[in-house]
Amino acid sequence: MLDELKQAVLDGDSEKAVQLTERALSEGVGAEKILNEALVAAMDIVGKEYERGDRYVPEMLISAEAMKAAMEVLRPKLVEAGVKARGKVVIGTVEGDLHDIGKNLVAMMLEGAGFEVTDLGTEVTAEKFVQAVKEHRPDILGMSALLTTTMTHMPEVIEALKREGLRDGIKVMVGGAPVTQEYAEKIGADGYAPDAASAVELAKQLVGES
Ligand code: B12
Repeated sequence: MLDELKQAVLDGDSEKAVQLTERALSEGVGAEKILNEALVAAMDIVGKEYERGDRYVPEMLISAEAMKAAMEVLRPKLVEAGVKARGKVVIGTVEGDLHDIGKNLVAMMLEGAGFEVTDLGTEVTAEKFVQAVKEHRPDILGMSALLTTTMTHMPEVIEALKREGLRDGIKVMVGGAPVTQEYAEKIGADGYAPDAASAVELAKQLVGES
């Protein structure tokens, strides 16, 4: 059944993914087993296929949607079972920027890899990022920007974190089409990733897992 669920996520079949998750739970399969052996395993394959060029963004999105739908069923059980997330991530698109397709994909893939993700949405000001870091105490703060005119808000957020004495406690990762590794280094971020699959690898590295 877990193989079938994995396949449903690979196929991007949300309805089937939800049904199979419910059935697995009702037949006594542990939530953590379902998460790791079906959902995370499927998203791992999706990420690898994308990196190899065997999968495109829309196909990755539908798989991520199916994973998300199954996660809705699973989340309360995981909380009940006290399953620890791989790490906490707060993510958002910076001030003045409405683009969220890539950021959503990164958030979904991170969730698929076992991270607990708080998505602040779009047009997130430095003040809001700081507030969310205080509230959620994440391991990682992720910022997305798709415009050359808005990526300049990224260093402002990092400065605001420093001012509040929060910078040392978290890792900052950045991404979005105009953002580069050089830019990430220039503004003092801890990491940059060009796509959602490598964002997952980066996040694992940042929490010391690979
Ligand atoms: C869709 C789109 C829109 C949609 C956005 C809808 C939405 N809900 O997101 C709408 C129509 C609203 C829009 C509006 C505008 N847009 Co627009 N838009 C695009 C477009 C076509 C695709 C972006 C996209 O979704 N790509 C697909 C995703 C999957 O890729 P991605 O975003 O790069 O994300 C991946 C990586 O970057 C990375 N990543 C992303 N975020 C993060 C975060 C972290 C932490 C990490 C590690 C990685 C990571 O992983 C993602 C997944 O693999 C691009 C062109 C392009 N090809 O990029 C233009 C583009 C970004 N837009 C552009 C412009 C100019 C605008 C407008 C100013 C247009 C206007 N005059 O009104 C407005 C600005 C609105 C605003 N204030 O934000 C320009 C930007 C130019 C520039 N260099 O600044 C582009 C490049 C088009 C162009 N060639 O001119 N846009």
